[in-house]
Amino acid sequence: MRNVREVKFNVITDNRGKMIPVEYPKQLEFPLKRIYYIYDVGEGIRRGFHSHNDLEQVLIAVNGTVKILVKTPYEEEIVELNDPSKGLYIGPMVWREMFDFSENSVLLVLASHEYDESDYIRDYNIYEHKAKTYFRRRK
Ligand code: T46
Repeated sequence: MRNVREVKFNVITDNRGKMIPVEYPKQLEFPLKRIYYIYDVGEGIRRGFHSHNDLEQVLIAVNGTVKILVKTPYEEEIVELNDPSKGLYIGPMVWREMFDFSENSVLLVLASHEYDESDYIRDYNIYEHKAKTYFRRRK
């Protein structure tokens, strides 16, 4: 799917446990400006419901499982994150919804920019209109 892909991280394992380094540009395709994590999400809760104009992010379920719906006017996919060594890259102009957070799940997000509310598109009709233009230009 355009502007969405799985990212695989290398796990360093020894007799003390496992460790995953994430470093730009080795494992991350954008310089990191911000991280945040989402946890303690109750049953039946759905978050997201927006797209970003420019922001690039990698979502990683560092504990538990979380489902992510990624959608453009042309494609739609549900990805289950359940492995700390796998991330989901979401680029600009992709609608996302996060749901089915398991108990004790922690969703870590690596972001290319500082928080900026003006980069969000929270109205689906506005998103659809902008995304059609965006993806048509990039055919
Ligand atoms: C995204 C998905 C995966 C901040 O003040 N700073 C921040 O860095 C973030 C991410 C949010 N906020 C504020 C903005 C809202 O008042 O925290 C509140 C909750 O944010 P929001 O409703 O946008 O949260 P989600 O879980 O719907 O979406 C978040 C990210 O905002 C978004 O960029 O792609 O996670």
